[in-house]
Amino acid sequence: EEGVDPVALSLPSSSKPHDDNTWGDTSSYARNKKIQSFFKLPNGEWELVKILSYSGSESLISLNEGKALKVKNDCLVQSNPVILDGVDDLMQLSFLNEPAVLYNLQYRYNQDMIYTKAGPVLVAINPFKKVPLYGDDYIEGYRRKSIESPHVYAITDTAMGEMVRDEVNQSIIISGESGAGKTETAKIAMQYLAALGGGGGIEYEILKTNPVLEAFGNAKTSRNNNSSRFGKLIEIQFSETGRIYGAKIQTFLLEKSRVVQCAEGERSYHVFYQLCAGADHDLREKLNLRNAGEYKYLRQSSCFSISGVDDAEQFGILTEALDVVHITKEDQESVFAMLAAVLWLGNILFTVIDNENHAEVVEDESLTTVAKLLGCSSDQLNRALSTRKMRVGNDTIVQKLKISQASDSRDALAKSIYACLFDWLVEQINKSLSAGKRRTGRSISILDIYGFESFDRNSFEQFCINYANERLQHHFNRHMFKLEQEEYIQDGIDWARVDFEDNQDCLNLFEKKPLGLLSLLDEESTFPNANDVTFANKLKEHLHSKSCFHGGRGKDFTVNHYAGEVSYDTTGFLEKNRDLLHLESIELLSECSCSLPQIFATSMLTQSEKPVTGPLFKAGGAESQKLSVATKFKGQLFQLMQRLENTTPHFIRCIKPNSLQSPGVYEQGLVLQQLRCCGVLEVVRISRSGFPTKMSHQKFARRYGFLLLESVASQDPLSVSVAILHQFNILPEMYQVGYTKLFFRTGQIGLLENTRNRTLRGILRVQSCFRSHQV
Ligand code: AOV
Ligand code: MG
Repeated sequence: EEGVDPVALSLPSSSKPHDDNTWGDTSSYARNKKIQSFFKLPNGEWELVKILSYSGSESLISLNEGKALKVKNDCLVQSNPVILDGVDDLMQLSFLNEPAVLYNLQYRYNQDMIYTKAGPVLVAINPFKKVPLYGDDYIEGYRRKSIESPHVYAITDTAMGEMVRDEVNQSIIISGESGAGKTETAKIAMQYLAALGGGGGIEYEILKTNPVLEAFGNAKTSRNNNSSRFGKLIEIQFSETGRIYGAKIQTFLLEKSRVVQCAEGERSYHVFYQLCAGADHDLREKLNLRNAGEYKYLRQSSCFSISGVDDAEQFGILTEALDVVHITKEDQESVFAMLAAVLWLGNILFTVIDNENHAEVVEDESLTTVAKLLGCSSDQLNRALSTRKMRVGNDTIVQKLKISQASDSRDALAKSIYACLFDWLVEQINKSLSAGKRRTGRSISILDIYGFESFDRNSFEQFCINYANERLQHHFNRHMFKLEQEEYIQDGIDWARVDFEDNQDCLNLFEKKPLGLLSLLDEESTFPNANDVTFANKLKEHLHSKSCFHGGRGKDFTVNHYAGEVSYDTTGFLEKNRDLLHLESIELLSECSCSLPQIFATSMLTQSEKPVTGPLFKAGGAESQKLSVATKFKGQLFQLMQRLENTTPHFIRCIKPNSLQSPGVYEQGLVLQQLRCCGVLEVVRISRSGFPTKMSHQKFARRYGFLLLESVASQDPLSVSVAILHQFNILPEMYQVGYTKLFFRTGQIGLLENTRNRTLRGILRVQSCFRSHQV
């Protein structure tokens, strides 16, 4: 039973007065005699203005354009002294308010400093252009710690260090809206790990999984030209000595509807266009390949290319990468044949054969090509697409499908082949990356999922994607705020409570049983006569009282997500959730002479034969039985969260500075909304008032005790710890002594670590000196 969070919830930050630093109090204003301040322009943007004079409750300010303006003092928000312009860590700001944070990030962004720390969290603003911050020299700099500015490399290095120091698996969790830069950031982190743990060749292979998975799992959307349409967790495994010895990729819910339909201006998966543009003459002949424009599935969105991307060239990169991850040339050809089969399936047409609208496949090039590629006869394919076997008592009768049912079964087959192909590829890659039995060391997992999405029209896919983001946000909140503050209470230390925006209500809206969005969706999916309207009505009936839910007009409903309101259109929800593939299609695949379709059929059958714990879909009796898509997805997410719970998390929040995907444009409103919903300000606040570094008395005494210059009377860990703190002059306000642990403000432990490392190196040097003298 998922209960309601017992932790007190706070008001959303937007409904609270600005901050403790709001400049409402004129006397403090007069005392401070600030010459600069933030002023909110009519368009909602903040501008740094000069104060010319002030009197009582009003000030005369000078705007950038030279205009002077008399304004009320409570329209002004205090700015930071100029020496704090562009600080590395938002924690260093004297005045922590929204305009100050926005200004600081913008100041850095304008100088290509796209990374900034917000306490323990790394904020990354998408530059939408090449920035000179990567490559061997930078990697080396961060490795030696000679470069200190915030960076993905730095946070990855920290993860590596903590994995070794604490002997705990680590995770790097990257979040942000669609197009904010998560996938690029994940690749940069992988690059760093590969450089540090490399040497065996496996690291190169790990990097090459990216072009493969992006070709098959990414597509152009209206938000992002290279949008991930699946979630990915890659676990990179290290030996005790810090060498990479293997990796494992887990993927989540691929958006397969994109294979058969996509919105105007968007594209299907990159690999289709790459294949059509890049296949050589022989392959084209073999697969009867045409240009992308001749395939219905690709033609419908009237978008074939992405500016700045050469699909033919990408095809070369893809095949090279497939070689590296050990997909044989033979298998590669089967993969391409399946892609061609999917494309040709889309061109298959049906004709009406009687006055009841019953359908039959038109016998044309499409039919024969698909049959040839799959390795079956045209007849078999025709039957699989246009008929259904029904069991009536002990007899089986063959029923002809109506034209709309037949095209649905065609699209379902195309989607299944593609999804199976994707899963198969991931499985092959995992085999190749597998460390075998050598599972002794530690790991760092990098999570890169599809970002929060809100389009003009949002369907089942956005529903799932946004639910996943909601879960992830909850994980973030738990680690940044809830667990943190619970730990302070448990260990009895003094601290100032920080309120944060909890998204438990929204999660409950999705997950509550039996009256949550997912349960209701599953329930409605089991009713043969249910449709999009009955589903929408059901939601409104049961959920209208929930604060995160609004019933919309007709088939719509709205969810108040942590990142904003999204209206969903229930059209197709039930069908996509059921995701039925007719047994006829599975049978067809299992009878094919090509090897891949057979593998797909087996995997579909074993999937449907698994013990069913969720709702059972038996409508018509002839469909395969399996878990609903939403239930399966929820299960995957729970598993993911469990895995992440066993790691030390490192969070990177990617920010999209504009919706144009252009460099140099910083839209304050857009940035602010993202900072607000991911709680950046609150993180900074809790880090300032809190004690993010913790170590048990024992561990602290063991780790630094040998640095003591004078012996301590009592050898108990607490006394030793206190002696260390004194010797190193750690200021009383910089730490707290809890019942079991010591708590430190950010940066404090760094000092001790440095001394420890220096001392250890010194000892080693002396020892080796000593040894060489002995020889
Ligand atoms: P996403 O992963 O967060 O969106 P991406 O990582 O695909 O976003 O980034 C979108 C685009 O922004 C990339 O294709 C690059 O052009 C550019 N970009 C991002 N980060 C950098 C960087 N560090 N340097 C240069 N360019 C960058 V989605 O997968 O849609 O949620 O589902
Ligand atoms: Mg992505």
